[in-house]
Amino acid sequence: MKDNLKESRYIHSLGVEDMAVRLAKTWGADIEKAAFAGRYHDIAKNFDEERMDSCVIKYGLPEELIGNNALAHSKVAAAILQNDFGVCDEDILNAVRFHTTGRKDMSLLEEIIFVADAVEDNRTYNDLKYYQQLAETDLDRACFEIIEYTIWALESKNRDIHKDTLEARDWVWKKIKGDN
Ligand code: DGI
Ligand code: FE
Ligand code: FE
Repeated sequence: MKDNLKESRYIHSLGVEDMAVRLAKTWGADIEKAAFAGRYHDIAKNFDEERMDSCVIKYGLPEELIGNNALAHSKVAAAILQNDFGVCDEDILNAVRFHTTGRKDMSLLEEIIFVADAVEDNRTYNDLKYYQQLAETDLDRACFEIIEYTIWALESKNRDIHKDTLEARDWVWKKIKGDN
């Protein structure tokens, strides 16, 4: 992992592992799976464009990921874990695969990794403590607020919002409201 990641990304990865374990204990998810998915979720994040694109092709991932590090790194990471590390646990693979966008019908583990990614101790934004507290008391609400913030941040930079991100927001909102 150290060979493939910048120092700050390595520290972030250990931070996500730690936060994922804390949330798994709080919410009753599998602690070993949370630790593993948290640690390796960004394993492809620092690949250069050439390496990322060749992985997208090699693993038969959707063409829309070519040239898009933000969306490709999570899909490539899951493909590497599955094909090269021999990980066969679908829940771990999905937690890594969807850690950037989320998706509708996320499992508990997927939600934990999604939230832990945003609220781990090394993140530096102002409201970090508030989001950490929320993650410990209301995981769905934390998930919803993180998605809302992500959408707002992307819109303010005129970037496309992925369908999975929008569906994740609608799904978790309905879940909070008790509609599903
Ligand atoms: O890899 P991290 O920096 O730890 O965090 P991440 O994987 O959640 O986010 C990586 C980037 O992906 C971040 O700059 C925001 C961006 N992103 C998240 N959702 C979407 C997205 N980009 C696009 N285009 N569409 C999305 O729905
Ligand atoms: Fe990521
Ligand atoms: Fe991350």
